[in-house]
Amino acid sequence: MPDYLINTVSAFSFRPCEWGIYVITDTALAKRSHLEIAREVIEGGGKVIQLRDKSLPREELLPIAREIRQLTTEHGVTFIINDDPWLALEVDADGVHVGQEDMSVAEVRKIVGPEKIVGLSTHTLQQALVAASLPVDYIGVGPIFPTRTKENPWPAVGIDLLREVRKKVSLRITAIGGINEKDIPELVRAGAHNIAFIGEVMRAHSICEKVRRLCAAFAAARQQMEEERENETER
Ligand code: 3NM
Repeated sequence: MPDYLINTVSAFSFRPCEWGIYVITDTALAKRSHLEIAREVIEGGGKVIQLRDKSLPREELLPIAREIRQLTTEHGVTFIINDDPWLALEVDADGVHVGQEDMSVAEVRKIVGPEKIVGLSTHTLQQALVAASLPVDYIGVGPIFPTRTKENPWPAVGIDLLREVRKKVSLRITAIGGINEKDIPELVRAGAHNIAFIGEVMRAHSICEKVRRLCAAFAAARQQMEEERENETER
């Protein structure tokens, strides 16, 4: 296991999962199906896939989620469902992600039980501090930069908020929102455990190649940070 994939036991649910590049599906941007996106992400080495679709009814999402579950299980990739804890339970996804405006995480946890990963979006320091006392495994922090992908996004929070949250909250952090390949080193340095992408990956001609490059950049950034840390302790 390369050390840049921090293989860990998640904070609340004790569900083992791998972290790094976190890809959220968007069929409108990718002009491919969710399953095709998932296949390419896996081929590129992505370790977390979130199924997100605000337009499809549940009965149409269900078979898609089942197929992605099967594929991610075969390849040891963590599978998260956006918004719908019942769907996550039904297809035995690894977890579910909800926003501030969705169902409360206490309710979500009640539905999915203790073994699933629960993620919560946060957009302010206050929300991140509150999340620390909730039954969640990780928080999204964002949008780091302005994003055109999400409807009615919160104002961009910048990398400074990510740094501050990392200092004050011990939960795992997924940086999200307007992030491009070139931002990876700075986000890793600021304390992101995961980096989430929609547009940067979905708009790529080859999703697989893009994810491969993102994973390599993430690995390089983590390695550089570790080398710097070692040099400092040797001094
Ligand atoms: N959640 P892109 S920002 C789905 O701030 C989502 O919680 C956000 O897409 C948050 O990488 C966002 O294309 C959109 O900017 C991320």
